[in-house]
Amino acid sequence: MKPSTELKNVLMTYKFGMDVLKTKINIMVEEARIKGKNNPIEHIKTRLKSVDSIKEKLKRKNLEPTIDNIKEKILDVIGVRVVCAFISDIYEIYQLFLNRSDLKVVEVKDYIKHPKPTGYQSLHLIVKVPVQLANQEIYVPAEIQLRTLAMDFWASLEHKIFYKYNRDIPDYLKHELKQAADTVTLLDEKMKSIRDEVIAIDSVRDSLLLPS
Ligand code: 0O2
Repeated sequence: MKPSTELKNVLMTYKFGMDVLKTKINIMVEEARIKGKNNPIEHIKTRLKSVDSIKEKLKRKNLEPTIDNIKEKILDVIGVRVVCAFISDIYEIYQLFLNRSDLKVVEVKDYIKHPKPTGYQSLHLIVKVPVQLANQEIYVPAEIQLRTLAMDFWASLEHKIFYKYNRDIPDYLKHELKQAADTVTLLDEKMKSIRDEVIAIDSVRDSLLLPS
């Protein structure tokens, strides 16, 4: 489907917004690294939603494919996925986003505290990113998905299965995916307790000035 010039211009501003957001997150990571702090981010992925996918989402929401609907109702044209090792890292990064004066967090969906019926877990933030154009500054929306490595593994596979079955996963597979999601929760808890044990051992060792 060929996008109109107006849509092309809107998508251009989203592309700039994605670049701005990527740079801000990279600076966060770099600052932590230079200051010798723990980097809570394992990896970052970004994507711009395709025109077909935007139109398909509007259709799913029973909305006309107008520029206004794209701007106001499709808030994940810019998608940034931040993958962390531990759940505590996710909330730490969330706090960093809340503290920033150069980004506005306008919506939060906590699918970690309240997983979706499918078993999907992630923390979703909708942020408004400033983009400086030649004659004006505009804010474009972006969705930041924060998840652990284990949640990401689950979501990536479930996403592939979802599309393989044309959005209609058979019940037996849904059941197995839900079981796998419960295992993800257990794995995240187990990894956290192992990490806590290591930190506790390290702090005793440090207090006794023992070699590691
Ligand atoms: P795709 O193909 O990933 O782009 P809303 O605007 O709140 O009415 P929306 O935007 O669907 O509805 O919000 P939500 O629930 O926060 O979901 C946004 C995105 O999260 C989805 O984008 C998926 O990327 C991801 N997501 C949500 N639920 C699931 C799930 O059950 N499994 C997996 N694997 N991912 C999920 P899209 O545009 O729906 O899809």
